[in-house]
Amino acid sequence: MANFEKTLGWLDWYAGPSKPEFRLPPGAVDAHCHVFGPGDEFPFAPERKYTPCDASKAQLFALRDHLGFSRSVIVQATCHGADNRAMADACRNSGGRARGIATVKRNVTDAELSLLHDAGVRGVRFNFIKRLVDFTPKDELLEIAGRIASLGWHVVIYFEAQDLPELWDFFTALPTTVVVDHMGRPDVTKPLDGPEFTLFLDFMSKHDNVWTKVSCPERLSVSGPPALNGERNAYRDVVPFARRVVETFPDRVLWGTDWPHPNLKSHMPDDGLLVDFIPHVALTPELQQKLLVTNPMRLYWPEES
Ligand code: 0GY
Repeated sequence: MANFEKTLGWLDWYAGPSKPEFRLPPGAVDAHCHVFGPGDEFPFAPERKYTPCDASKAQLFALRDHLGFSRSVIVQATCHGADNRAMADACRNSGGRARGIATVKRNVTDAELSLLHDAGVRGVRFNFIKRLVDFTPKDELLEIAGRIASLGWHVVIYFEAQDLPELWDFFTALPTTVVVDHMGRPDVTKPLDGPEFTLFLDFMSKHDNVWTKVSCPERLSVSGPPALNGERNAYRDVVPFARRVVETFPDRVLWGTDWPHPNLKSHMPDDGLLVDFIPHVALTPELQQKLLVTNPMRLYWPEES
């Protein structure tokens, strides 16, 4: 049995999340979350850059129900490398209520892709965050994108805001829908109308195959969560960025918890508070319905939408 020791300073997910005050619309989708192991059933990958605590499918589904979500999109975490067994197992055991995003290498076979599709996988993730993954050549990624396009899958991309100029040509050459994690990680201490975030908004407005998750305020925030005084207005410095994206591209936005919140250093969020962030960025019931139901259903369960 594998016995993994967590990365020094690792913060475990918060086991007592509050009930959100915001009532999610019926059928809401948590479009970005992960499972970790459990390590003794699904070992972490040798090439991983961190070793997390366990975060099982049962724990994920319990959080989904507690917060009021109906469905989940489980994104392969980098600590599992290209071994998609934990994510695929969670999707297969969700009763059709989870879809998956995989990590694959050039040597993945058509039969393996087909099995992943049957499990519920609908996309692959290309990760450009250097602290998380080793470099994969762009020709390999383009080859993978071409193969998964024929399955009707899409590509999820994860990068830092300062790397968008260099990656622009590669991203715009992708033949599928492209979903950007966490608004391309803006530096929220910079102006909303400054060149960096304007470039990201341009990227979306010039390419209507590009979607984004307005997720991870807890990761992007500098002001942080509220003091423990009963206030529920956490991560206010991220609000203007997410709100701008939701209001400009209402049909191409998604939202996710990012549970179990890998690699956070300062604090572990209360997932109930994260849900209460949503009505600050999607102000009307119409925008909330698109963000939480219509858009993710169109992308992940088109046959039901
Ligand atoms: C996220 C963010 C992070 C980690 C991963 O797969 C991962 O390991 O995605 C991060 O450390 O920024 O989206 O969960």
